[in-house]
Amino acid sequence: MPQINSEATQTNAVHQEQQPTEPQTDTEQVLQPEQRQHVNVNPAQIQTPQIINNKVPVVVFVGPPSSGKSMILVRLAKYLRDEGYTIETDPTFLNTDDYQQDCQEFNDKLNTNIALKGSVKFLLVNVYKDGQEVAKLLEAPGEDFYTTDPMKIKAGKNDMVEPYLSTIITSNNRKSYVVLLDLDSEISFRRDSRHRDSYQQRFLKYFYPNIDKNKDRIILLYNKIDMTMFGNINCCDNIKGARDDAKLYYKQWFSSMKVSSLGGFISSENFVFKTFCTGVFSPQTDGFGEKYQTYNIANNIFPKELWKEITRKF
Ligand SMILES: Nc1nc2c(ncn2[C@@H]2O[C@H](COP(=O)(O)OP(=O)(O)OP(=O)(O)O)[C@@H](O)[C@H]2O)c(=O)[nH]1
Ligand SMILES: [Mg+2]
Repeated sequence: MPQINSEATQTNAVHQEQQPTEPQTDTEQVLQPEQRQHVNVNPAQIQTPQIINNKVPVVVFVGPPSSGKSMILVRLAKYLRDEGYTIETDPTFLNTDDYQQDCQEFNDKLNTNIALKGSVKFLLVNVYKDGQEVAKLLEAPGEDFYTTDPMKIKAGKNDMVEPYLSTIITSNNRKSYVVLLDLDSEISFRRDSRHRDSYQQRFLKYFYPNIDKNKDRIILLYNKIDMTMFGNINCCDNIKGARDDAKLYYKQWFSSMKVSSLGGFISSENFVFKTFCTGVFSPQTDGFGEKYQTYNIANNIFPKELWKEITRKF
């Protein structure tokens, strides 16, 4: 698989900025040109999802297919509801039948131990406390960003960010990025360094330059910790081991996401490392032969600690 050629991509990004595009959405019109410089937009998708409230903090879940984004949203939502928050899917995000169905699926499954189907494409979930909206949880950024299909990669499909996401990345909302260090999912990032390296480079190219270190937060999340020797459904009992493992596989992120202070004398990490487990999953088949999964829910400590990190700068 070809690695990203940053020079070629730079040219491509500039070229795309100069092309006539379809009418901009309201939220896009407020962006300043200098804010857009790092984002390579796919113009064909211009009329797609958008977040219309630019005041509420947004929690962006970034991670390859099957890395566990949707189930983290479900797990976090269950925890927050128990803590007195109100959870609602956001109907204004995208006006398509598929999205409305995905919202319905999320709401239905929230009260059960049945896993969401893998087909949920977009999810925007609003979190309220005492009638005030405190956060929006967004599953992003779409399958093509991680595609392993050589033809799609050749066509540059993974080397662009959807317009809705570029709007969010460059918006004034406070943001927490929960970036999944996927190692044990179907696209095995543990086995394939090319996918891993490319994922890291694209995050560093499109997301990272727009991060405001004073307002935003990056959480590198080692999910499915129950599948490793470092933890189980109750806890991560070897956080150092998990961190070293993650660092071995995601060197670029650990080495480049740093901020310096005191005139460059001191440098510190511009992210926090956490582990997570949603639960242990079991395949099931219903009376019609339809396959689904149930799960034994993992300990509250995981969503509790994740929420604490997410909201630290809100
Ligand atoms: N062992 C284990 N498996 C998990 C965990 N979380 C998710 N899984 C498994 O991973 C599968 C995919 O999880 P999803 O939450 O749907 O993943 P996703 O990132 O939303 O996937 P896409 O929407 O396709 O991008 C689930 O159906 C489970 O089988 C976990 O904490 N532990
Ligand atoms: Mg999903």
